[in-house]
Amino acid sequence: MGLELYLDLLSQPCRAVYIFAKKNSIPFELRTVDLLKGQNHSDDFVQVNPLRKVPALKDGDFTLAESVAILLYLARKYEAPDHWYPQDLQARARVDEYLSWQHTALRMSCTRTMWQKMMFPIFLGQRVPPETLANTLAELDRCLQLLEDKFLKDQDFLAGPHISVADLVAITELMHRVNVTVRSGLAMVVNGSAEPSAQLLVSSIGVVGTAEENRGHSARFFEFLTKELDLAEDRASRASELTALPERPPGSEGLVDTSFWHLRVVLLPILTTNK
Ligand SMILES: N[C@@H](CCC(=O)N[C@@H](CS)C(=O)NCC(=O)O)C(=O)O
Repeated sequence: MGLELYLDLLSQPCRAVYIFAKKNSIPFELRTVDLLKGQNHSDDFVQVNPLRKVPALKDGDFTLAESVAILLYLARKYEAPDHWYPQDLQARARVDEYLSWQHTALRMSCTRTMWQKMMFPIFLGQRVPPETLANTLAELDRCLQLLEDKFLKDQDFLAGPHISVADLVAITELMHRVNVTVRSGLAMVVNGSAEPSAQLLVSSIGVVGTAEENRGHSARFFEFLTKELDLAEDRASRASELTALPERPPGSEGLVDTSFWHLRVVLLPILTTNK
């Protein structure tokens, strides 16, 4: 048996692994582990990953957990283009630096936000106390500020001038915060294509700062989708007017829009039909 990837594409780290494998044309069998059905606790899956989390990898007899370890394994084994995980000592260290930081910073804050804003109300029918949520959002804002000030700075990508695995790990977390509207079952009118598609309207990605900055971030995110992931023009049309968010004090209610379910709808058709 060749490479098997155990994923649920609802999960951010799974999407990072999935996008990396697709983008680098790495052949693999997708083994879907449905988290909402508790399949990560099945006997079969626990053999692959006793930690009971996705993503997980099986390559022959070799099994591996942890998205970062999986990304680096794939980059090395399939000799992905250098920019993903550079050979240069210091360029690689920059990528490692982000990968090390994000676990306890952006990843943790995004996950906490998602649970408190969405999962608790949906699954437990309970809202978290407003002050708890406010603290979580304030922490998320601190992380986003650090992401900009320490890592992104004035560069095009987090660890330098080229896209690396650090950007994939980051974008899949940040996508949970993108405010998107999805209209599925549409025939795309762009370029005369009649293919059924889903429409993705990105209205905001960076929610810290002014409306203009937010609009800039949204536009950059759209560029990321269309260019870096090689989405053909006729698969992705740009909304003519991006919604501007008003300037809001950091941590205020409503800063975070979670599009957990929508992204599953959008990304799957787009990514799987393009590559
Ligand atoms: N540090 C791990 C985190 C993996 C993780 O948190 N996976 C979640 C989905 S996003 C999961 O499998 N949760 C199932 C559970 O905890 O029961 C990684 O980067 O791979």
